[in-house]
Amino acid sequence: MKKFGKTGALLALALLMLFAVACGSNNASNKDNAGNSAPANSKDSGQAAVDKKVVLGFSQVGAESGWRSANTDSIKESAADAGFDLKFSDAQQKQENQIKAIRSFIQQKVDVIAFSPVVESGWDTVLKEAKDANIPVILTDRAVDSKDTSLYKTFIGSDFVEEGRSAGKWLVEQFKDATGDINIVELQGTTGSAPAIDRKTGFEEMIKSNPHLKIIASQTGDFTRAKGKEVMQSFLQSNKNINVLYAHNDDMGLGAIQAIEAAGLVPGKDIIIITVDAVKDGMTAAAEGKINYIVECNPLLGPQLMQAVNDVLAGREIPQRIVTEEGTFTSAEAKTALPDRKY
Ligand code: GYE
Repeated sequence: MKKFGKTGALLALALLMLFAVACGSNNASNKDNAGNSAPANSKDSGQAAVDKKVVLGFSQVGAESGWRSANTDSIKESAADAGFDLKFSDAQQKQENQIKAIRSFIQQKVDVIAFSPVVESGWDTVLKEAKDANIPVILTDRAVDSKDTSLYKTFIGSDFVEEGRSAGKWLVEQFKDATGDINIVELQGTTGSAPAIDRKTGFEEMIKSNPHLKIIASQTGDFTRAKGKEVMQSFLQSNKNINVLYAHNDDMGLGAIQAIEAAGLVPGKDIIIITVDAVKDGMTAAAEGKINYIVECNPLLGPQLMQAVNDVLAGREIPQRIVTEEGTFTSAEAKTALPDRKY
């Protein structure tokens, strides 16, 4: 200390004080001393430390489908519009990657963690870690099966069971006068994912009212076009008489259409096709009559997510479940709606 003399010591003290003030303001941005969430919005709270950008860690499932790309764009655009610092991580359809990303968000002390869980189970431990670190978690798009709902603030997304019901209901109506068996093949989404489980459940629930409607084969196509094509090829090889294809998303349906055409059959006529999502490529195929019915699943969850982040940080109560509104399209309706579609 001697070396610096009195001036040096004073300078060091001044620097120390400056540092303390800076840290203090950083802290106050969204956590109080007890670690509880406090308002992050300057306008709401009137606190001093309000200029700090909200840091949002988001773990995305992957880039497996047109729906996912539209969802990613929506998240990125809305985060930019909200002025958030978005830390975006792509899990490439692997739960272990999502768990790693969440742990790294905890380490980085982000303000909020949001993620779209690739599968439903196996989240309790890492969600508990986030809770212990006082970092609020918001689920988007897909649900988790955790019994302890205090592990997350809300779940924003579609009602997948209802989507499955819509698909089944339309099919029941189409074949209400059938006198013989109607053979259905099903392309399921990613095994263990909420949309795969729920879209199957809702569909089965509806079609059981007509014993002629029979699912003769059901397999996962992992929500991708390539897998959808591959699995449909094998369905066509082992089943002579397929009347209906129910695909849990547009991309698998589009892959299957390639396999159907390659087998010399006409999609939409020889085989009735129902898909879920209603993204651009799916809607285009529907407008062309290759897909007969599409159940919409809205990927534009970004604005709702950013709103929820602001609400949570401001300490406002938000509902445990925020359901996305959506519709359905026949071929004719798809043709009319296509020009105005945003995704
Ligand atoms: O239907 C599918 C995507 O979780 C709702 O994931 C989403 C699903 C969507 O890969 O295309």
